[in-house]
Amino acid sequence: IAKPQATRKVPRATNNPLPRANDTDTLALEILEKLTYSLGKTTSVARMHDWMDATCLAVRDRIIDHWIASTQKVTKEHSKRVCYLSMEFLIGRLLRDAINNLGLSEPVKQALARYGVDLDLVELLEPDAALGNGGLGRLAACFMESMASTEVPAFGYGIRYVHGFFRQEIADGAQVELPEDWLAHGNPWEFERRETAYEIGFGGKVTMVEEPGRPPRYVWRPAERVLAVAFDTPIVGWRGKHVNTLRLWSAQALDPILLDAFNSGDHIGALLESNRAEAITRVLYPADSHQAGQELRLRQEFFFSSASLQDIVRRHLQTYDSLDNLADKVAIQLNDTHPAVSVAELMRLLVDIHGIEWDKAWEITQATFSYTNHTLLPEALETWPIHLFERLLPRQMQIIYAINADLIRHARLDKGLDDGQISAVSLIDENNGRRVRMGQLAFAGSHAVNGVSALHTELMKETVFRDLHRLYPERIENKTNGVTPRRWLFECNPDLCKLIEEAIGPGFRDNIELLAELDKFADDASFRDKFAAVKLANKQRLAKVVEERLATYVDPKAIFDIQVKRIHEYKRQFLNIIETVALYDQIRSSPHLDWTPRVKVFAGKAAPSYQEAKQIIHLINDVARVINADPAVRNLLKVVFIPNYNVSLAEIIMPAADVSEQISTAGLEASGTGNMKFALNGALTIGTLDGANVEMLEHIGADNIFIFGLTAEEVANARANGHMGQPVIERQPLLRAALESIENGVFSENDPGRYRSLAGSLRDRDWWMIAADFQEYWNTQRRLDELWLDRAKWNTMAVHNTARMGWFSSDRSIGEYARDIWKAGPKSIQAIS
Ligand code: AZC
Repeated sequence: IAKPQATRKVPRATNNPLPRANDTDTLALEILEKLTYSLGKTTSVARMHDWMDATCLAVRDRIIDHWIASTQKVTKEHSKRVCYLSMEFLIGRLLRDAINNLGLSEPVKQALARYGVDLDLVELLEPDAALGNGGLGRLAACFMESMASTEVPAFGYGIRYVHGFFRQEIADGAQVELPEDWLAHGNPWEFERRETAYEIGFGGKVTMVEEPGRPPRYVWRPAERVLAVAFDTPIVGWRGKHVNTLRLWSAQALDPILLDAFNSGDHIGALLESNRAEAITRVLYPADSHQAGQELRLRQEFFFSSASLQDIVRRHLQTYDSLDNLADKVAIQLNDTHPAVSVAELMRLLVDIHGIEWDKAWEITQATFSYTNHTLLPEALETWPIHLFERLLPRQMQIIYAINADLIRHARLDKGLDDGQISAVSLIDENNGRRVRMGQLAFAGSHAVNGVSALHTELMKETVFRDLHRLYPERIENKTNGVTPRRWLFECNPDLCKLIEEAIGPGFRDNIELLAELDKFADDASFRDKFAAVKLANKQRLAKVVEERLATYVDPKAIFDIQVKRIHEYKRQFLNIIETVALYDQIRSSPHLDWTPRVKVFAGKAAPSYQEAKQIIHLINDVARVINADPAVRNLLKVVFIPNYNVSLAEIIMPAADVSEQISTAGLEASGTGNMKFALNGALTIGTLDGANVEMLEHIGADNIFIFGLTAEEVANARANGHMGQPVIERQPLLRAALESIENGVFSENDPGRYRSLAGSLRDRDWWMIAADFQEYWNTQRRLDELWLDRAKWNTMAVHNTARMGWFSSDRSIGEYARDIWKAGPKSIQAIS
């Protein structure tokens, strides 16, 4: 084949996007042009990385065409926009997502093949954008994709961290954290918008200014100011129909260098200000479930909140001459409490800067904001010491006091709350050294507050927001999470999609709920066999990754039993590994029995300061080392911990699971989204009645899911009744023996006492109900072993899982937010039922 030559094309005379040809010839030429004119390389010297950049840039051009068209349409129609404020966007790679959503997979693959370049290898070079910790950040990324796919006009607002979530290595069984460097080679997807920059203030003083003929107003003179500069990434939806913007803020000093200091010889001091400013967006805090509590974190939160709000207000005023109709044109979603200071900051902008009267401003604020809660864990609920808040954000603190005064007045006079109830709803916690409660602030400033699964929402009403809920009984509602089927089915499991398409046609690609039509194929033996063959191939692919990374062989014919997520006591990886140890004991003591071969796969990161979670990682690796080296086990049991769990690894893992572990202590997992990804790809869930598992049970049916363990209510009762683990352990020989071997150093011979306190925690309070749930968990696992022997039945159930997961699409979640909370987006989306 003749190789295309790069030629300069005549620039377009208009920026109205023209449809470009999507054929291989055109793409091959455009990729070559990018390689030549954007990267300055010829094909003979180009490295794989250059091909990756050139491909991204060529694909990006097409996204830009759609981006301009989308923006023009939204502007012309004066559509309401959703602004999704989130401290985290756990995006992963974008190239495959973009190519797939634009329908360019084949032509791009072939175009690159002309140069002898393999698209699959090119894709691997793209670093993961890991600007998030886990569930909440990944949800934000799924929501961005779904808002684009369902044509809801939206801006995602967040932070452009230079270093995303840390890279995890395992050294001698223990987690080691290393810096992540996704921007090291530049980022082909983003556009720096130097003209879109705002000053963000910190500290300083507030004075009251009285001018003749005007009401007195407050003026905040910050002691310190930094610049927030926008970086935009286009997010393209399914079939390129609509493109939204992810706008991430980067911090810069107003003066890059203090020349006076430099000239007088203070070379380090000259850069101090710039370092201090840039520190704000340097690193992502690696804690997902406890509050970081440091000043830098509060600076990050205010920095991105203020920049986003200034941007929203400025853009609004470009079109409208007043902010009175802000809530008709913008819906701001607060993703957890991290951006909750926005409530005070918007009030400041409306009242102090734009002269709107307080009550009116409060009406606008409440109508504009809504807030999503993602956890009930008390240690994750953000509060800030008043003295820190006051020092850093003096005017916002005053505003919070004023909001609080109104709230308390209403609670006391209109609703008759007593002192105890008042102190529960107050924005200020008076019991712990006076702190600002961000959850209460977000609740007070929003017209809608939502939980992320039905159970979680009910628990919110009974626990964290009990008294606020009594005060505003209409405010809390449920929006069960979802995952985007584009990334979590189409892209990660193309062979399964091909098979589905052969069975039910291509309609499911545009309406994922049509997957339901697959249900009838569950009883079709030939379909089932093909379904199982796809699963096996996906398991072989994962086995290869395990072999490469861990030099451990795992047999793809064994059950792949997988638990991947953040490591946390409430998620109970510990329960899983104790069961593994018990199984190991059983295999060794009854080698003649017909054990079903299993591979236990673990992956996930622990917060660096979370000692118990790090111990659990260490234990899993210690257990893996001993079991995998024991010839007596004869490959009937393997344990692997795959380091550095991230979005890209998840894309390989989800399609390869037979069993999905969703075994949190009931009442603790707000929703879970990994549970959805696994089941969508045909894994059978073993899980507790927690988070969205409850709704998965309803959709998938009790015959196709393995539920065990205490309910949330039973957990609460057991705790209230002083549950202790020891008596339970005494009654359960399997658990007792497994715990003793862990305690006695069977898996940690070089440090026999290593797990004594971890195991000991089960003997007293057993806070996470591991001892309490062990026997049922064990029994349920054995039911799975048995089922594996009847592969036809297993596969029938697996097909039912895929067929019945359509409802858990983030398109459905977004439809519900659009209809009930935002009142935005196309009519078709708001009409979702
Ligand atoms: C997570 C929840 O733990 C998880 O259950 C939920 O699916 C996810 O949010 C998305 O809603 N929470 C977090 O990641 N972090 C915090 C602070 O809650």
